[in-house]
Amino acid sequence: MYTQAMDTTAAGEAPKARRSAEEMQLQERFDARIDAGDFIEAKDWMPEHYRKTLVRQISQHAHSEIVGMLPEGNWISRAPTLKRKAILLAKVQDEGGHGLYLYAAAETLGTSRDQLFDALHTGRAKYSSIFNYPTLSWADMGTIGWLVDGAAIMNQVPICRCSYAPYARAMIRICREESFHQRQGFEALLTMMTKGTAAQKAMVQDAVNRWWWPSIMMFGPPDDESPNSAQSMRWGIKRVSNDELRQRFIDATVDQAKLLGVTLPDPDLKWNEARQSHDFGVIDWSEFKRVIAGDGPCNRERLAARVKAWNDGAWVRDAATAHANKQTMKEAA
Ligand code: BYC
Repeated sequence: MYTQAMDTTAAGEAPKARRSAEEMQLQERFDARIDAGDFIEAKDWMPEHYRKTLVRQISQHAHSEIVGMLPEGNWISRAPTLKRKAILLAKVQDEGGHGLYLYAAAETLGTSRDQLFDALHTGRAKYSSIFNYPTLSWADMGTIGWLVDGAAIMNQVPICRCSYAPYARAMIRICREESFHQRQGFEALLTMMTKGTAAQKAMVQDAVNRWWWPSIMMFGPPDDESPNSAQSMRWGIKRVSNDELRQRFIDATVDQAKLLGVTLPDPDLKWNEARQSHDFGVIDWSEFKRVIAGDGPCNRERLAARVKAWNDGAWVRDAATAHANKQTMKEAA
């Protein structure tokens, strides 16, 4: 759709040399715009690697949103009160909406939604590691809101200033909604911790024990093992590094845990006066690598659920296409 073909060669010219001179000029202009902090729009020229990096990140993000609906959707029918059920329904619907904004942003880069879904369904595309863990109790719903959405906001607020404008615009709305998601999770846990029974309090602590380490892995590998970071930072796709965001999240969460009255499951977590930050224990990166390679506790189940939803929806897509064709034929007649 947004073609970058520049077939302007005049007769007798050496096409390759001319194209590369033009491309160099376009590249220089693009770099200057990035350096000046300009936003790039879908119709603007961009290097192929920039386009591919964006499609990779935005589509992984979109897949995370729709796969992220599954562990929570599992609890809608078991929510303890009408109020909690309405909140959870709204949250899961928001996540479906986030997926749609993000798929639309990826489509502006010239990749179709069918291609993006195909990559997800055939296991070629990644989605966030966090959604490959099971949701074992109602306290997991509050903990996902507090920790997982909390980590998501920390990572996503800087993306509101991403150099690719359609992605940045989508992120502004997504972050507003994520903020409600995080608060409802914290409030649900606070209610259980202040008004709940001993068994409910233990359920919260158990959920926090299980979700803490996977949540801090969400920010991705350490900076010195992150192959995409340097280039993505140079292009203004990423504004803050994986390790910096992880540290900010940990520093923000420690006080919230105190307020809730839960313990974060890391004996090495302590304030470092010199760094004005918290030190924390060693992250099990072998677990992270296993999960993103497809071998986490729920990878197969999550992918199977998405493929089933896609196959079950085939008749709806067929009917919509048949209706659209009929309308076009009517208009042509
Ligand atoms: N899970 O070079 P790196 C949400 C991959 S929240 C799986 O640092 P990059 C939600 C990475 O893709 C979650 N894979 O990569 C919340 C790369 O592999 P490829 C979604 C991961 O891109 C609540 C390789 O590891 N948020 O939506 O510079 C309810 C090396 O990493 C993970 C986003 O997607 C991971 N945790 O940085 C519902 C935010 N971490 O692609 C929904 C947008 C790393 O080279 N994305 N990998 O094969 C980003 O900010 C960046 O893509 C990341 C990774 C920080 C995640």
